[in-house]
This record gives sequence, C-alpha cells and structure tokens, in this order.
Amino acid sequence: MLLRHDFYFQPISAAEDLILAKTATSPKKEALTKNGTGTRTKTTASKTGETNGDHDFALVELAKAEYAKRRKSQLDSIKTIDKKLLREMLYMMVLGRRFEEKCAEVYRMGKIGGFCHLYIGQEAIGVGSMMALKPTDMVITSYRDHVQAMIKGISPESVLAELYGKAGGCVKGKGGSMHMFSKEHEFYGGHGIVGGQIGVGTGMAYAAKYKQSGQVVLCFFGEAAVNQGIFHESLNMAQLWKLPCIYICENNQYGMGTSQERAMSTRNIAKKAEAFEMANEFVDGMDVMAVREATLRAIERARKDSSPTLLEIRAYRFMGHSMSDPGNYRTRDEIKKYQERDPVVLFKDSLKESKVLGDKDFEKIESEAVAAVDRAVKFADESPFPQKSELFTDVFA
Ligand SMILES: Cc1ncc(C[n+]2csc(CCOP(=O)(O)OP(=O)(O)O)c2C)c(N)n1
Ligand SMILES: [Mg+2]
Repeated sequence: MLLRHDFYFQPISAAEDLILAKTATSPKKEALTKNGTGTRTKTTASKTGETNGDHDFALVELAKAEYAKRRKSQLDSIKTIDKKLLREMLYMMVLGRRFEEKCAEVYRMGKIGGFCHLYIGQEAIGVGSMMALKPTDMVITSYRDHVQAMIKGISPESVLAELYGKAGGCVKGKGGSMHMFSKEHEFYGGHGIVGGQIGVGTGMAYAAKYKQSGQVVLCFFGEAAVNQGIFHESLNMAQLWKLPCIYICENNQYGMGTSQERAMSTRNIAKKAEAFEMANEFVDGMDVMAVREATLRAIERARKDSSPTLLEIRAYRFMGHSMSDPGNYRTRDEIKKYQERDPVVLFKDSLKESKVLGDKDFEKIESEAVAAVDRAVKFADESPFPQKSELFTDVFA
C-alpha cells in the first residue's frame, strides 16, 4: 500500500517513479510494480499504514531530495520579483504565524469562544496565491479564514476583535472565527458548511462575468470538500460557462481526524478537473513562489480567456483541526517530519541565500509582526461587546 507521505509534495506520477526506484532495492517495503502490460499495480507486503498513526517516512526523504533539486526554481523566481513585494510576502507569512499562535494562547485563556481553526503550516498557500491578485479581485474561503482575511487587507485588529465577539470586529462581533467578511476588501467569508463556499464562489465569478467587471475569484476549500456534490456541480458549470474562477483546494491531508487516504478513492485531486476539461495544476504548498507562479498562470487564464482552473495545493496542517482537537489520529513524529518543510523557514532560507534580505531584515520583520499582533490584542481586549440592539441589524431571513 502506498502511504500518503510517499507522494506528498509531488504529482502522483513523479512519486510513483520514485517509489518504483526505491522499492526495487527494498524488498521489505510494499511495492508498486508495473505488470506485464506496463500498468501499475499494487502488491501488498505489509500492514504498515492501514491505520492512522502507523507510518513509514522513508520516502519523505525522497520528497525532500526532490525539493532540494527543485529549490533552485524558488531561488530563480525570487530574482524576478521586486524586493519590496518579497519582503511583504514574508511579512504576511510571519504575521499569519504569529497571529495564529496568539489565537491559540488567548483561546486557552478563554478570550475566544466557540470554534477556532488555525492556518499554521498553510501560510504559503494564502500568501502565494492572494498576493498575486489585484485588490479588486474577490476571495471566498472556508472557516480556516483568519490569515486569509488579513492577507486581503482586513486589519489584524478587526480580525482578532471578531474572534473575541467584540463590536470592533470586521462583522461587529456577530460572525466569530469562522465568518470573517468585508465587502470593502472583496472578502466574502468565512463559511462553516464544508464545500458551501464553492457554489457561492462560482456564483460570484458568474456575476463578475455578467457585469464584465474584470474581477477574478479565488475560491478556497479543503480536500475533504472535494467529496461533496457541490464541488462537481460547480466545476461543471464554471467550465461550461467559462467563469473566471480559480478553485484552490488546500490539501492538508486531513478532514478533521480523517486522512484523505481513508476518505477518497483517488489521491489525485488536481486531475478531477479533467472530468470537466478544466485546466488544472498540482502545486507544492510549502513553496510560496511555486504557489504564486501557478496562481499567476491561472489568473491569466481567467482574465484573458475567462476560463476557470483547479489548483490542488498540498501542504500540511501543523495544528489540530480546531482548538478542541485531541489529535489522537496522528503521531507527533508525523507532524515533526512535515515541520522540516516549514514554508516560512523555507522562504526565509531562500531569501537569505539569494541575499535579498539579511538577518537585520528578518529581525525587523519579526518584531513588526509581533508588534502588530500585540496591537490587535490590545484593541480586541478594549473593544466593547456588541449592543443588544445589534441583534436585529444585518439579519436576513
Ligand atoms: C456539510 C458539512 N459536513 C460536515 C461538517 C463538519 N466538518 C467541519 S470541518 C470538516 C472537515 C473539512 O476538512 P477539509 O475540507 O479538508 O478542510 P480543513 O479543515 O482541512 O481545512 C467537517 C467534516 C460541516 N461543517 N459541513
Ligand atoms: Mg483538509
């Protein structure tokens, strides 16, 4: 049996080749072999991997080696981008990380109630894709929305106050963690129903095309949402009507405590777009530059041809599904392995190696991010709770 780690950061075909090479010299491992017709078949030689938490990481090393080879591409693309933008991209990644760490801290202090889903480990996806947009472009996402709201321009103060349920929040404290929203910033939520935003995002792209506004839509969702009917219905319509929608599947390998391999018959989400003849791409979501470049290609398709794209961007959720996740479906070792490919560290290393930023710049970025988070905490602490009269405003029924 192939394990999800075996192919993690590579398109499945490349991973299969690596596994074939590896298993040829390792008879103990389960092998994916070619049969007489050249078709790949699985042979089962062990029970490893049949349950969550029982993993073989040997091939993650191969994935890392693959990245080491590809790393030059991150260094090369850094050279093509304005230093100011690179600095801003790193700042947003660091701000996202520090902000979410603070959320975990104040959640444990009881300052945030209800659900709270953190983005730690997935920062390169939000930053790489959203910072390739124009401010007028639209974004819609799932409940894992704090960092994406900030990247779209909503202030850390109003995001944290929203988490606190305070009047200074971007939806006056009435949405909470899962429902960040700002028409002004073209950020349309924050949705709690898994996959629900895929239909709404498709409608937004329809509206943009109908009004000839020139906007494109980034529609984010997790890999578990792909099993919902709305994903298939929406992609069909988007391709049929040629809508400027970029569907971003943030594949972090888990839907709550269920791994993708236990819930999906195929590992290859990007290729699902082919059922609709839609453009698609697999992207390493730990590499912010790879995310940016794939998104730019999709944006061009959307703006020039008004045509949609599905991007499967693979990363890993370093924290639990939400703050109340006991996390007993995976091991600490598994998490540690992926932390070796931490997207923030990776990007910093590349910037350093490219000599675009130096130690002083990193220190300054770090202290600016910490200061921004501290200001957000002060603002949220001091913001009042909403008036009772707010119960009857902004209500649609
Ligand atoms: C329609 C629906 N079914 C079930 C749930 C419960 N639920 C909340 S989050 C979640 C997992 C979603 O995982 P994924 O789409 O991979 O996103 P991630 O949390 O990994 O970002 C589930 C099943 C829900 N909110 N909505
Ligand atoms: Mg997931």
